[in-house]
Amino acid sequence: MADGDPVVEAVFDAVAATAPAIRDALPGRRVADGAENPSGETVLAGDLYADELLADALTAIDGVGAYVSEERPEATDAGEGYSVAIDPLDGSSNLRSNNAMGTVVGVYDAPLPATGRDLVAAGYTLYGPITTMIVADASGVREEVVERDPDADGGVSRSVVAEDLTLPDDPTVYGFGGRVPDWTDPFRAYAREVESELKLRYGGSMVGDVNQVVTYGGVFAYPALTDAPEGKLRLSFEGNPIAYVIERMGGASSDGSGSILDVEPTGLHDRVPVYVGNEALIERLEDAVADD
Ligand code: AFP
Repeated sequence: MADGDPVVEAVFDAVAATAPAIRDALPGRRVADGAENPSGETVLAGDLYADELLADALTAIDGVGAYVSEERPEATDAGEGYSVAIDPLDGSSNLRSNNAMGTVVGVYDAPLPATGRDLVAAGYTLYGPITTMIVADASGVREEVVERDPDADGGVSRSVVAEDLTLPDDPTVYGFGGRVPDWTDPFRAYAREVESELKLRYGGSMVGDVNQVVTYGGVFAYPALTDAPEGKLRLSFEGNPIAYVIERMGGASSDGSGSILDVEPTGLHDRVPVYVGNEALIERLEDAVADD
């Protein structure tokens, strides 16, 4: 692991350190608490708990200027420095069905909202059968296994299991969100082609589904829908961090017409269509939806 930016390292230390507590809390938090997040979705108690833990850990870091969460309407001021955007429990509706979930992180060198070009690092924790963390920064992309370890700094040990990750050249999987009847005709035609070439892998949490693409190569999309042209996923908390990871791995991202990282935000909770994966698959997608 190259010596990197100490603030970025501290951010990922904090995200890794909170992972065991977030996991431990999940069994007791499978019910909605009735509140709505700023995007109008019912918040599960697990989201709020993870948000509180991450807010405490991240705002305590020197060099973090703002904590910005999918679960909070406004940024939480933390002094001078980077803005850390967090989706505390991505895929939290998977809690009921006991499927994968994760925490998404974007470290921006700008007050939010900002474009993804201001990201200096991004990544995600995946609470699967094991806890893994993908870290993308100036030195490349790596995968770590995160385990509770009372003797280690921060109470967790982190083992790098893969460094300088790139997307596999020979893509094998795809996963597309939303309901087929809500897809646009051009996207449906693209999906028809892709499903004859690749295997479906879709679990309903962006981090879990993107990690299939990271591991096997392919394409993940949460597309523009006929009644929701901006799709479902949030630009600052989901679209940009995942686009950054995939682009750092040599893949491509798109909102349908260009890199997600170039999308100009108008607000903290903007949504964006998300298409990420191997470059050739994203180029074909852009050709397919160009006249949408
Ligand atoms: P929740 O965080 O509300 O569970 O939403 C998860 C998510 O934002 C993202 O992780 C998935 O890719 C997407 O929604 C799944 O949505 P669909 O259920 O519409 O496919």
